[in-house]
Amino acid sequence: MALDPETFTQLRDSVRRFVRERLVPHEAQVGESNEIPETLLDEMRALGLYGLTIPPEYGGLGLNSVEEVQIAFELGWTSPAFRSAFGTNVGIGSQGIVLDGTEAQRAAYLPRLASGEITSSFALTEPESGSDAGALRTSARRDGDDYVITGTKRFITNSPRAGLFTLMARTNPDEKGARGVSAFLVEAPRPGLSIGKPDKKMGQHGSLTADVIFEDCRVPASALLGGVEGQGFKTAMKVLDRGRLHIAAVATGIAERLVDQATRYALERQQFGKPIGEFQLVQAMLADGRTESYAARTMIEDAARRRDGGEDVTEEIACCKLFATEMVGRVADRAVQIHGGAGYIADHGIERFYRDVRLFRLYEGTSEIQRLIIARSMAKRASA
Ligand code: COS
Repeated sequence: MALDPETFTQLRDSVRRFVRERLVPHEAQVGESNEIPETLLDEMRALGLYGLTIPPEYGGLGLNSVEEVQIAFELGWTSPAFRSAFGTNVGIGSQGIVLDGTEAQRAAYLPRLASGEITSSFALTEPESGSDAGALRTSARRDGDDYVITGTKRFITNSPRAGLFTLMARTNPDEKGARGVSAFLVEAPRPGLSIGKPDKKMGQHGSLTADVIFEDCRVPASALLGGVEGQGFKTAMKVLDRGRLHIAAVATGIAERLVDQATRYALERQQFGKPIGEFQLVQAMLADGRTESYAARTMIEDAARRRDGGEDVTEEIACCKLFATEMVGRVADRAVQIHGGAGYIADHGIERFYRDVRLFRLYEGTSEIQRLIIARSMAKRASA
C-alpha cells in the first residue's frame, strides 16, 4: 500500500462525497453545455485528483493499482466526462513519463501534472491507424539538435486544453512496424502544432477530443521520452495496460450507480397496483446487473492486487476491460428498460449514461483488441 489505510479511507470518503455532492448535481448541465465549470476543475485540483498515480516525490498521491481502482469505482458514480478532465494526467498522459521518462523529464513535468497546472494528452491514434497502433505514420525526423514532426493524430482526449502531449511518432521510416516508433513529450502551444475543432460525440459531453496536427513542428532532442528511440510503442502498451484497468473500474462504478438508480426507481414506480420492483421480470434485470457488476469489481481487484505484486497481468487486465465495459453496456440497456419511457427521455439522465458508456468498448483498445490480447496470451502460454 502506498498510503496508510486510514489516509486512504479518508481520501476515498472525500472522493465519494465530492462525486455525489458536487459532481452528480452538475451532470445534466455538463451534458448539455459540453463544458465543465472551471470552479469544479479547481476543486478537482484541490482534492489531488490530477495527481492520484503520480509518485509523491513529484507531488502526487502515488496510489498503487489496488488503491487506484477503488478511487476509480467511486469516480464511476457520475458522468464519465468529469473523470476525463483529469484522467489523462492520472493515466495515459503521465504514466509514460513515470515508467520510462528520464529523471530530468520526470522533474520537469510530473509536479505540474500532479497539481493540475497543466493537462496532458496521449497522442497515439491517427486517421489511418486505430487498432493497428504499430502502423502509425506520424514521422519525427532528426535534424541537428531537434526532431521535426509531421502528421495528424485523431480523437485525442483533452487536446484542446493540453499543455503537454505524449506523442507516438515514427523515427525510423525503414521500420514500418512497432519497432520504428518513439515517444516524445511535446509542450503546447508551439509553432507547427494546431488543434482541430472539438469532435461532436454521441456521448461523454464535457470531455473534449479533437485532431492534433503537426506540420514541421520542431521539438528539441531532449523531448524524446527516456532519451531512447524505438521504445515508444512498448511505452504506449505499458501505459495502456494500467489505463485499461482504470477504465474497467470506472465502467464498473457506473454500472453500480445505474443498478442503484434503477433499484430505487423500481421501488417507487407503481404499475398494476404495486411497485414494478415486485415483478420478477424486473427483479431479474436488477439481479443480473448486481451480479455482473460484482463479478467485474472482483476481477478488477484481483488484477490490481496481482499487478501490485509484480505479476505480468496484461492478459488479466484485457479480461477486465473486456468484461467490465461490455457489462456496463448491458446494465445501461436494462436501466433504460426498467425506466421505460422515462429512461428514453433526456430529463432523467439514464439515456445520457446509455450513450456515455458506449465509448468504453471502443477507446483504450476495442473489445475486439482485448479479445485478441487475451487469446494471443493464452496461445503463448499453451505453447510454452
Ligand atoms: N507491455 C509491454 N510490451 C508490450 C505489450 C505490453 N502490454 N504489448 C506488446 N508489447 C511489445 C511486444 O512485446 C513487442 O515487443 P518486441 O518487438 O520486442 O517483441 C512489441 O510491443 C510489439 O508487440 P506486438 O507484436 O504484440 O504488436 P502488434 O502490432 O501485434 O499490436 C496490439 C498489438 C493489437 C495489442 C496493439 O496494437 C494495441 O493495443 N492496439 C490497440 C491500440 C489502442 O488501444 N488504441 C486506443 C488508443 S489510445 S486511447
